[in-house]
Parts: sequence; structure tokens; C-alpha cells
Amino acid sequence: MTIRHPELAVLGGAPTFTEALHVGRPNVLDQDAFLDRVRGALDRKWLTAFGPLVAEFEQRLADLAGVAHCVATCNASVAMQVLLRSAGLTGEVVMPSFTFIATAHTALWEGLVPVFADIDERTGNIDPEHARRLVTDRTAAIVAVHLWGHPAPVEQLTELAAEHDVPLLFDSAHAIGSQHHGRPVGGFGSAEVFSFHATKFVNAFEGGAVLTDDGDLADRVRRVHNYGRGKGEDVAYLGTNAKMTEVCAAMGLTSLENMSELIAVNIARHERYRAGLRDVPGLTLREPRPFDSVNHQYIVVEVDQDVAGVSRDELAAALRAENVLVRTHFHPGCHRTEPYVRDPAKHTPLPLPRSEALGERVISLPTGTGVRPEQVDQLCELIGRIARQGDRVSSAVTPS
Ligand code: T4K
Repeated sequence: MTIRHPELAVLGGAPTFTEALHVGRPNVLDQDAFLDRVRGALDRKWLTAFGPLVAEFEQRLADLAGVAHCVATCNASVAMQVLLRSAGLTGEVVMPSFTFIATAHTALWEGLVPVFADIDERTGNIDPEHARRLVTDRTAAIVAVHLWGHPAPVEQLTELAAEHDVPLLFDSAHAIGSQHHGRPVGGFGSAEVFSFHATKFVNAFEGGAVLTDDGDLADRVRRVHNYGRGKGEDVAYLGTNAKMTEVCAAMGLTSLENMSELIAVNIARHERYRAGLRDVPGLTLREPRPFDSVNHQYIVVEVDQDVAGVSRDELAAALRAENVLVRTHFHPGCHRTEPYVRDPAKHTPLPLPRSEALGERVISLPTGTGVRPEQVDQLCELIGRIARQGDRVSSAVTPS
């Protein structure tokens, strides 16, 4: 018996999903616990600035990461700016280009010069050997990213930073809940920065945190994030207002409490994608390395156009037509965005072939509580159908 499937939306059919499927749909598991916490804050009439919920959130994060100090902030971008400022850095910062633009912007915003290193295509993370070639006496720090929650090459970077006596900082926006050789992300390098944006694994509506074992650095971060002041009126540093509110901490604490449930949901979705995409030629689902465990907040699939019959962009266009709002993170790479291209004298326009190539091959698919298991099956079946009709899809997306 031949099964007749409906026409693909990109070819004129009706979209498979009547309601959009998002990449980064927030996980909201326990509304009552969140609302109870918010009511508590309202009753106490303590809404921000060193409130008890923020203090509890900071303590729980420090415990989770196994570090001595944590300062919660309004978001991760500002957390990184406060950290770079508090570390007193000037000069260049070696970092990957294959990341969200915030990683580069925070350094540039602080008057530092991002120097972009290429990646290891197997992980998407910074290539420590290329980073080594870029470190000079102008280097003030190395900033690595645990991309898609997959730990960066911690050991090699720690060695490199120590050799050159520069701080190693981690943009860990994607990686709360991930582990490397059994050690939780959050405790590596001189400091790490988490993001709690709504789309993140642990969400606080918006939020960030700096985690460190360095007491002096933590003290400066705490002051700089509070206009340069301590708890009193004394102003020791140039500071800003980067404080987290009690409502955000209420959400962050509730989300943290639900972490193991969320990991289980994400793993179940990952396994479903693995099974559903197994027989689609040319598509590879990103998996953690054997010595890492990850939060699985991102389902990232690499498309080999020659084998799959469609390019990543054609697949993305066909899926969007079906109401699946896939993302192509992180294309085209920070080094090819306007603020960095505009000033080649400052930002050496190095070719980054591996970052550029991977940026054209990867696609992020919906996961977490925002997509039901049977929708994952439907999506995989749909992806297979798009690939099998690659020629028709290509002509529809890019008419000759
Ligand atoms: N470093 C790295 C490596 C990062 O990836 C990020 C941020 C940062 C640093 C900086 O962290 P934060 O300063 O943000 O704390 C999003 C997020 O805004 C950003 O946090 C994230 N990374 C980046 C990768 O993606 P957008 O603008 O592309 O996504 P957005 O907000 O439009 O939402 C994505 C999807 O989720 C949409 O389809 C709609 C859906 N959505 C979104 C929100 C906010 C919902 O369904 N509900 C919601 O409440 O940036």
C-alpha cells in the first residue's frame, strides 16, 4: 500500500503545524511555586537590590557549580561586561567567532578588541591550537564559550591561559547543568557567566550570573553591578546597575528546582530525534562527547548537502513554511557582522574556514516542553520527506 503524504507547504501545501513550533520556547513547569515566591516578595515589599530571593538564587547557583561566589545580574551580556570591567582588562581578548553576537559585543563594549579564533568542527567550540597562535603580549584574556551546552576544551585552555598568565573566562550562557568529566560547568577558569534568558535551560525571564572562586574579583563584580557601591553609600568603582530583581530570582529558583525534570524532557526529545533522523541520509545530530554530559537544551543537526539532497538553508526555508521556526545559530559568525567588518584595522579579518563552513551547515530544531513527543516524530518524518524531494524543494526555494 502506498501512503500518500500531503504536499509540502513550500510546494504549495498547507503547513503541517497550525501553531508555530519555536526554538527556545520557555520551559514553565511550576507556576504555583513561582507565584508563591512572587507573592512573598510583594508581601515583604522587597522587590530588588540584595533581596532574599536573589541571595538564595546566588547560593544555589554557587552550590551547583561548586564555587565560592556568585553574583546574579539582570542578564548575561551585562554580567560579562561587569566581569570584564571588574577584571581590569585592557587590550585583546581571544575568543571564538562562532557564538552568539553578545560574546563579542560585550568585549567591544568594554573597549577590548576581540580576536577571533576558529573552532573544532566536531564540537563547534574554540580550537585551542588556533587560540594559541593568536595569543600575544597584547592578550588580556581568553574567553571561551561552552557552545550549545557542550563544554569547551577546558584543560587545553587552562594550560594556555596559565602559560601566558591571563585570565580564562567562560561564556557559559548555554551550559548550566552540563558537566565535563563529572565536574559541573560554572566552576572552570577564573570565572564563568550563566544566562537565564527565557529561552535558556534555566530561565529567570531575563538574568545572568558571574561565578568565581576569586573573592576579590567577586567583591569587585558585586560592587560594579551596583553602581560601584558596596551595600552602603561608598563608591569604590565606576559601576552600573546590573542587579537582578526578586521576580527574576523567583523564576530562576523555580526553574532551578525543576532542572532534573527538564533534563529528562530534553533527553527524551533528543532520543526521539535520534531515532527519527537515523535513516535520513546526510543529517547528523550533534551528540555530547563520552566524557561530557549536557543539558540538551539545543537540538543541533548538521546537514551535508551532497548527501541530504537539500542545503541547510533550503531545509530551513521548507521547515519554516511548515510553521517550524528553526534557527541557524550561529551564522555568519561574529567576525562577519558589520561592527567587526567595518574596522578591519582593529579587527584583523582572519579567515575562519571551519567556523564559516559549520555556520552554513547547522540548524537548530525545537525541543524541551515546547514540543510534544509525537510532534518530534512528525517533524522527523517531515524532514525526511523534504530531503527526498530535494530537487523540487531547491527549485521552489531558489527559483532559477
Ligand atoms: N552568550 C551566548 C553564547 C548567548 O547565546 C547569549 C544569548 C548570551 C551570551 C547573552 O545572554 P543574555 O544577555 O541574553 O542573557 C536569543 C536570546 O535573546 C539570547 O539570550 C540567546 N543567547 C540567543 C541565542 O537567542 P533571539 O532574539 O534570537 O531569540 P528570541 O528572544 O526572539 O526567542 C527565540 C524564540 O523563542 C522565538 O521563536 C520566540 C520564542 N520565545 C522567546 C521568548 C523570549 C518564546 O516563545 N517566548 C519568549 O518569552 O535571542
